[in-house]
Amino acid sequence: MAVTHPLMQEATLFLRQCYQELGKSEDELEARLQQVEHDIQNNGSYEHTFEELEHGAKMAWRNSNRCIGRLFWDNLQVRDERHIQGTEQIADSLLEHIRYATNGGKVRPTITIFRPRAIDGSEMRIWNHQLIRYAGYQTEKGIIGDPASLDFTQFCEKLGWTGAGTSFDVLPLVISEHNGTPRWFEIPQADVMEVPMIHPDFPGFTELELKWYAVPIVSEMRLTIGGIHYTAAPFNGWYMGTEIGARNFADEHRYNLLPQMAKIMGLDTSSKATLWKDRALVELNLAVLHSFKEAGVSIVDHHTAASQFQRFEQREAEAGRAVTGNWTWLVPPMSPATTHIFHQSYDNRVVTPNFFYQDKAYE
Ligand code: HEM
Ligand code: NRG
Repeated sequence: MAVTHPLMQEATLFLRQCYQELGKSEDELEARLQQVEHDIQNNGSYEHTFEELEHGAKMAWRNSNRCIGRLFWDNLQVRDERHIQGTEQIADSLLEHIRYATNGGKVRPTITIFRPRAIDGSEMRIWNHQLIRYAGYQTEKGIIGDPASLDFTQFCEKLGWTGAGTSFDVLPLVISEHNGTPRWFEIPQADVMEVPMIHPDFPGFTELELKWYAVPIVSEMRLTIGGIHYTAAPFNGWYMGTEIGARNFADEHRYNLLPQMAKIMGLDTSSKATLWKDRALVELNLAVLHSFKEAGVSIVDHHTAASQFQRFEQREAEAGRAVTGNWTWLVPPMSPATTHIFHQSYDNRVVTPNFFYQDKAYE
């Protein structure tokens, strides 16, 4: 008996589930499996139809163990850009993703899928962690900007990019094709929606002139569907407030704003036991949610997100599917025990289609 090609095994598992969920007939499935087997035997690979790609990407989101936003998995907008060639064309398509997903503030969950890795290992990569993110610089006076971007910012500078040196410089898009040298492209200001940070009760906070970008577009992960590896497949939803308020702004190794917030609030910081950090954290997070609302930009608070995730769990049970999840990521970084997530456990098995980390080229 002939040994089945490993890719055929993965393709079969995916296509069976995909066609069943899409309500297709056994005949249609069998015909498609034969065609895929033929393509794999002749070319060493196969191509997804748009329908397979679209549903496969939705399944990947549904299977993302670390994501609390999965209730909306079936509403993902899938942009099929597999035909695009050339770094300039890729950059243009990424700008189009930014504009389409931002949608004037009414954020649309969107994924853009470029050409997958070829059988000879040739692949396309987007080197940014997110399409829009702030630079970080090591200076004599300490770090300016986002410390999380120090290495990538240096990498951009080596490629010939220079930033203005503010706390909020938007990094360029960095793209490579065929495992080649990456090229960088500036993102036009007009395409980057940002939210000025204001607090309804503390004018001192507004005077800090902080801001954050409207849409998180994760661009460094690999999307794998039926054994095909999409190494460039940036995706976005909208922010959960705590991502910015309890982590990006609050972590000591990020913008580290809790001491400043406490000062603005006039808190007693002489002892840890005054809970000044906790009180500052609440107001900082309130400011993030308030500012996004005022700017008309989609965002969700962690309580609402947890309730939505509970509905996702219920719906999946009704559909006869097991929910996998990573408790350590699902549980919000503020008031965790006020959400149902804290009080239960999750199976952290990794099922495909899914999103995976891939090696960075810099560092
Ligand atoms: C992670 C919320 C949409 C895939 C996360 C995290 C949050 C979140 C809070 C944890 C992030 C962190 O702690 O750094 C949301 C919300 C969405 C949304 C509110 C609104 C619609 C999406 C979409 C996809 C997705 C559209 C893919 C199609 C993922 C993945 C991770 C993740 C793969 C793990 C990222 C990593 O490991 O760094 N999400 N998400 N999410 N989400 Fe979602
Ligand atoms: N914590 C990161 C963003 C990670 C992804 N978060 C989402 N994803 N909400 C940050 O920049 O704070 N999404 O696709 O919506």
